[in-house]
Amino acid sequence: MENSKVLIVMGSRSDLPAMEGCMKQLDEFKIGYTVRILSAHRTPEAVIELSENARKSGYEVIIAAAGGAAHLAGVLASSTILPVIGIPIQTSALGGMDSLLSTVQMPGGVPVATVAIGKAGPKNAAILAAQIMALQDPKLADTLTAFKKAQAKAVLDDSYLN
Ligand code: RP5
Repeated sequence: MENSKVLIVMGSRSDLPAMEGCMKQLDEFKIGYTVRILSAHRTPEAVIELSENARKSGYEVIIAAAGGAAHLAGVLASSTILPVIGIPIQTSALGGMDSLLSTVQMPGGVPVATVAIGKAGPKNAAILAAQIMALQDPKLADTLTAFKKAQAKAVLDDSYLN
């Protein structure tokens, strides 16, 4: 996509349904993004090349989603100074605990900001990316402030059972 500020990378096409919530949230914030499908294990050179060039390509944040032995976010983080947000994809074998631990347990010096397993993770990855970018973007900061207010209002409006 033109004017993409967020680079989304997922390990497999099979991750796409789980990632819809991330893309939907970025769309709502009117943030441009590019989606790539590359695997830390099946296409390691392409992952490193993407990561090495991400900053000069104009991206500001990388969101990486993978399941199982989920090394994608960590490998991307190895070769860039851009912030990397990791999404542990839910798995049928181990429920996503495998993805969570292999995404979050990074060695010192190579951080990956890891979000939740399940529906909240992809949505929160988009919001966290927006919050990082809003540090340098007052218009986006206003959008996020309005988002928070609307979210609180929706809860309060719904808080009376009778
Ligand atoms: C990971 O392995 C992918 O991110 C996906 O979550 C999982 C399974 O991939 P497929 O075998 O469905 O391609 O690399």
